Amino acid sequence: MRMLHTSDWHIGRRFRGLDLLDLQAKALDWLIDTIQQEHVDVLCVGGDIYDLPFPSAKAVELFSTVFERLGSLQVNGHPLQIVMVPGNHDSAARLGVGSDLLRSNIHMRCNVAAIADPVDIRINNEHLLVYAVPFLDPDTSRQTLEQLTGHAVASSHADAMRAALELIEANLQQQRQADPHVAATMLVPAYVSGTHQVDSERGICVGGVDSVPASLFSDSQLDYIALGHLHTAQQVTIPVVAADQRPPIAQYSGAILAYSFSEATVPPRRGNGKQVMLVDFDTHDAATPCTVQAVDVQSDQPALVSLTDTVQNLISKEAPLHRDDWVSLTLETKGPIQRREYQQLGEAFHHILEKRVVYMDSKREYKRVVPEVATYADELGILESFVQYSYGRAATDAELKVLRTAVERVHAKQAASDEQ
Ligand SMILES: [Mn+2]
Repeated sequence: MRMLHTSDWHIGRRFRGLDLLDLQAKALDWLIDTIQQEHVDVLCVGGDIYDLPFPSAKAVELFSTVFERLGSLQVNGHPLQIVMVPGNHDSAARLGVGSDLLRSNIHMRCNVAAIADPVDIRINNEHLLVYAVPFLDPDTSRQTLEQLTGHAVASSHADAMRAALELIEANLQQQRQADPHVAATMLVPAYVSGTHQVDSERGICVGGVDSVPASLFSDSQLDYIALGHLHTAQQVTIPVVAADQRPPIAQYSGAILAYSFSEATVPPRRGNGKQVMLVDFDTHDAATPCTVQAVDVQSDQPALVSLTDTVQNLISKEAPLHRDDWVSLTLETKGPIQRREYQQLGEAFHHILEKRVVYMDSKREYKRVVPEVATYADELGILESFVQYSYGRAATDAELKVLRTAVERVHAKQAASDEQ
């Protein structure tokens, strides 16, 4: 049986002011073609389907079109089986609306109470169980997990996952008694420790949600763990704790588009190396019950590239190579950059998505660096760094007081308008 594993579509996401819906539509068109060409039986989507819990009408429209096309696909003479779970960017309640009314080949699994009730897929003589686990927010999933396990669950992502695995392992043991050859996979968004993170995966560490140790999965008896949440495709090494264990293959498919400059490939290339995984299960082969093959997503997303040099060098040396790429420019200068130079840059590069200026000083190497707004947790931090940047010194207490008052005023105003 062949499964396609993808995650982190983030439909509706914008990148540095750019609307990505057309590129997302292209990537998802390619996905549908690939499912047909590669004779995929099961599609698994590991969360972050939307970028926001309240997606825009346009985002919902794109998902709806893709969802309907996927749901009515016939592959090898049978309907494509679809399993989806919400990630930490999705609203489980909204994504799961009407899920009981969906066709029997569509499994929108948004309910923590059903994690140990696998999607049971039988095609010809092959049998696959998909344990579909929505993003386990410890605060909202704990009560359900405590009821199901009959013991206390601490408020951390690791403990929620441990409880989920306890339930899944118990069910899988029963299932294997009935059918020793059944293949088993878990579909779950999680941040497994020891993996490589990039800038566009915000949000999972907020509110006490943290990483999950890879060793939790060692004794799970699963064949494959289809991970979501991280945006770069990567395999996670699951340690062998006991000699007779065969740890599962744990894999992140990564997102379908690059959503931050930290995801740029070296050398830069169109599509930015984003992938989906084709997973073939053959449980009659005890030594290699599943094999994984990565396939590059064809989205046509321009290559992302970060360039650092003087304005003149960027224009003469880099622009000919990167005219149509999406570029992040760091301009090195000794004095103020002229309006005319900015115009020339704008003509030399077609897509400048970010620009920062580094003031070089012959004595001290970097004198003033324009602060990177995205690295600050709150508004006051941004304002403080602006003072540092402008005056070359930290803000005084009096200045901080003024800034704090301004921030509080804006928040109060925002809160008042949200209530309306
Ligand atoms: Mn994500």
